[in-house]
Amino acid sequence: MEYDFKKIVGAFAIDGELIRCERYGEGHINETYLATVNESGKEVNYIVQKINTNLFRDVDKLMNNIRLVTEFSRKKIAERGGDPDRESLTLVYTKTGAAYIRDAESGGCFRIYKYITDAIAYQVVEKPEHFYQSAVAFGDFANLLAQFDAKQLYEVLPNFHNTVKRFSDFENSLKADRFGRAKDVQKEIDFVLKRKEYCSRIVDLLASGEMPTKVTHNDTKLNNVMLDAHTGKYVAVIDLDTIMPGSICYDFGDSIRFGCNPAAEDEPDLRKVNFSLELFEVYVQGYLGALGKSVTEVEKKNLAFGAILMTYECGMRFLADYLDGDVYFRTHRAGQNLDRCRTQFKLIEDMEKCYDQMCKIVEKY
Ligand code: ADP
Ligand code: GN1
Ligand code: MG
Repeated sequence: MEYDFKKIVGAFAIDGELIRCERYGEGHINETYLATVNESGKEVNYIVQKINTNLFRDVDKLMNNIRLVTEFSRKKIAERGGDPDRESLTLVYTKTGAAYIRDAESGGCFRIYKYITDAIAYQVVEKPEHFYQSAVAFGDFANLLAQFDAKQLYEVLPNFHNTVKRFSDFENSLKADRFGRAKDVQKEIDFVLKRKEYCSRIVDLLASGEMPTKVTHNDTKLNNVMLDAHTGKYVAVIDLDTIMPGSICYDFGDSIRFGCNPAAEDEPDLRKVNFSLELFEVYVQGYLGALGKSVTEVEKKNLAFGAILMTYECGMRFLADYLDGDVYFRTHRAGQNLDRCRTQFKLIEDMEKCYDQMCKIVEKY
């Protein structure tokens, strides 16, 4: 579906003429576009996103979270002498001061961010240094928001990392088996069922208060960090849709899940999928270094487990979506969600084998 981007961009406080607007990036959730605007003879880029309203039902509350968090972090960045337009996501508000518009024609909800120039979001770890930079980025992001009151945040996707709930959702998809696919993936199903005991560990620690609830990003993949195109140093953390109260073990674990694997998340050839203990150490060093003293003993004790748990959760979600007929994660080919699930399970097997070494590395830093 094509949208009337001239009209959409025209609703925002942008002083110029839209030259072009094209699909951009590789996110699974929103539709991202790169808009180029002529502003007094100069070409200026913006990121236009059509918000996934199937998933994000209450767009007002979602955008209010993003507004609160970006305004808070922009202020902090300015205070320490940084450039808020580059080091934080920056919302462009509409001419009437709103954070997004609902396009009357298509019914779609659109928002605009300033484009972070000369920066790259990598899809896979090409150099350990990139991964290190993403670790520093997410650690620094947590620090920037350390004084932000998590209670102000609306829980955009309730139970997002509630693995107990994820497990029961998986069981429901399995029971329904709407496309008769379960019979072909019994091995993967058994893999999930065998590890049920993983599900409650962190959920219980948070509920009892033994582990602190903090402001978390909840989608800490390498491709949600912009790195400087020239120096490779981290510039900004992006993709703030899932900012919610949670555990740092989730944020840490999701980074490891995605970044300690040299292959793509949907690589069909599992021989290419391996968990790298070297990259794990790189991330631990960057993340704990940036977090400093704010990390508690209980959190540290569960970081390595968090990596297994997040990989398990994600694999289980990919498999559930495969059983549901690929309705949640955007797919470009048949079997893609199944391939994604298999890469996650291969990584879990690898991690389970070196779990003790992972724990030792965390203790070291
Ligand atoms: P999704 O939720 O679908 O993953 P993202 O918000 O992560 O969407 O955006 C998708 C991609 O668009 C990113 O990986 C990045 O390449 C690019 N992108 C997003 N925001 C910006 C920005 N402000 N400046 C430059 N590039 C951006
Ligand atoms: C989705 O938006 P994106 O593509 O970065 C998903 C994450 C998964 C990830 C797997 C809101 O993230 O939870 O870990 O895909 N986001 C949502 O690649 O469900
Ligand atoms: Mg993203």
